[in-house]
Amino acid sequence: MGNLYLTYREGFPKDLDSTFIENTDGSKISYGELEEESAKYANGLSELGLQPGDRVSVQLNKSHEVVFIYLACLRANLIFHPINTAYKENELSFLLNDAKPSVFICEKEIYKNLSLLDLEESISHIFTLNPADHESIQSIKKEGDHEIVDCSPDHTAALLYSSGTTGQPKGIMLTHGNIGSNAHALKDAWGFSNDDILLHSLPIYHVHGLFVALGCVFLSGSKMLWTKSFDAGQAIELLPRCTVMMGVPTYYTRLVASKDLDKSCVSNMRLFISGSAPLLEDTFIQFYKKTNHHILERYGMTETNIICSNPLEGERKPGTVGMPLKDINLRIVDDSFNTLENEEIGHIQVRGPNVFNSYWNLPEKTKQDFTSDNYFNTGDKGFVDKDGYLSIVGRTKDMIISGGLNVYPKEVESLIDSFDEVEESAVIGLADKDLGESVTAIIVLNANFHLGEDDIIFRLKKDIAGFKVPKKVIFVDDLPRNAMGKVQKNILRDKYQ
Ligand code: MLC
Ligand code: AMP
Repeated sequence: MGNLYLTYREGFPKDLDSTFIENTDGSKISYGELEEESAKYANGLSELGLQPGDRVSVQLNKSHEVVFIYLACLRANLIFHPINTAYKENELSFLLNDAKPSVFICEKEIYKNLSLLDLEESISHIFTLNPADHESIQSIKKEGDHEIVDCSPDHTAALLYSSGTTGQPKGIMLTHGNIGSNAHALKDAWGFSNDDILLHSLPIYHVHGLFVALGCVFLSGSKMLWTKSFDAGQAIELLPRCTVMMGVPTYYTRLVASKDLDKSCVSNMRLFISGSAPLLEDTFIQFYKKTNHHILERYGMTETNIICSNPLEGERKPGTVGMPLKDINLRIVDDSFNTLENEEIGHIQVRGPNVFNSYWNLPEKTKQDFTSDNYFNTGDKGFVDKDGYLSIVGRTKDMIISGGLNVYPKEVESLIDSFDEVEESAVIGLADKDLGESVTAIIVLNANFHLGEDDIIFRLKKDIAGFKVPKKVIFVDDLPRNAMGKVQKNILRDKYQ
């Protein structure tokens, strides 16, 4: 059987009363409850008439119920589609129109304003999560055993969207096999065991908090201390009870910045893992000085889950993301796809059981991103050193990573350019101590028009998630362009850094 739920379940502890999640209010969820509740949701979803392959879209704040629903989808072989809670109506409408889910579960606020969503087709079943609501998804739960639906490991388990250089989000179909193989590779690479307690502060609508973190926990039957979001003070209070932490680099820069971080609060910790964005060498060093821990940096992306990791045993080299995980092939190629030698910078390509099969309804895009020998072109540039460690030195895709969240400049530029007062704009990422990169808009106004930074930010906030909205707006007379007429963003970055 290739169903990922069964893969996960093999790792559950023998004693199903063992804690799976401990919430910050002290309440606990056991593995037994995880089994029972996911079965009840799976029964309920099946009774709604959903068939394997139907999508269940979920835009909910972080909660253990979302994990139940994720596992219910796996059990019933439905496609789980998590959505960032920061997305505004326009962004949400696009995703729902594209994914065409049979079920959409959202917060009450969205439910009350469903009429604001521009939906091409109505969604058969729309729910909230709160049990007190008449329309709560909890009302569909049905007691009793659930027979797990058999499926091939190639069946899609989850649909996650990532924007693209054209500005339109594309759905990435991850299979049961993709997620399961990567979870096994990570559990082994990072030495997860039943004794581990993971500090889980990440959102669960991305690969990092959902598949990377939960996969390691399920497969080792370990426990999590579960927080709604990341807060450095709260993390420092909880760390003495934990053995592992996963986070984006911003979590670590915020921990380092806190005067309360010291060796005593990490005395039980065996591992700190960072990923989703580059970890600065300075953070690596400062963190070591304060804690005696070398942060383990790893590299991944939504299309591939995790590709490379620094070792658990052996040297963790700052500025590198380590070596490919088990069964994953990585190569560095030039513009003509010739494989390069160690130390030579080129495009990073990857092949393995972790790599997605295709984009949702975008066969041409899928074809473009894979080579004839089935390597996926990551859009990242880097080199491998003599010891086999990969360093990422840049990207061919125009993308900003702010606090571990990707922002595609094209999407923000298109919106800014749609304002009557604006002639043109360029959106760039500038180095930022806290967020890694901060979104910055450089704008040329039409003659005789006036618009301030606040006006731009106010208008954008209505249409796009807050993390995409520029933290700074700079008005200029013109944008630098090369002979082909392309805006030279490198010049803008150098000038405004
Ligand atoms: C929130 N805000 C951000 C932001 N997050 N702005 C820029 N970048 C971000 N990442 C804005 C909000 O819009 C809001 O603005 C204000 O900051 C306060 O919101 P908040 O939610 O209270 O912010 P904060 O708690 O400080 O959140 C920052 C953060 C969070 C870094 C803790 O963004 C986070 O947890 N990021 C992790 C993302 C993640 O999981 N990435 C993994 C992707 S998977 P306003 O103006 O409205 O007040 C992947 C694959 C892989 O990449 O390899 O792992
Ligand atoms: P996403 O599509 O949101 O999963 O983002 C994936 C991208 O994040 C990758 O293609 C890289 O550009 C970047 N990324 C992830 N981890 C790292 C890392 N450790 N160092 C540098 N970039 C990273």
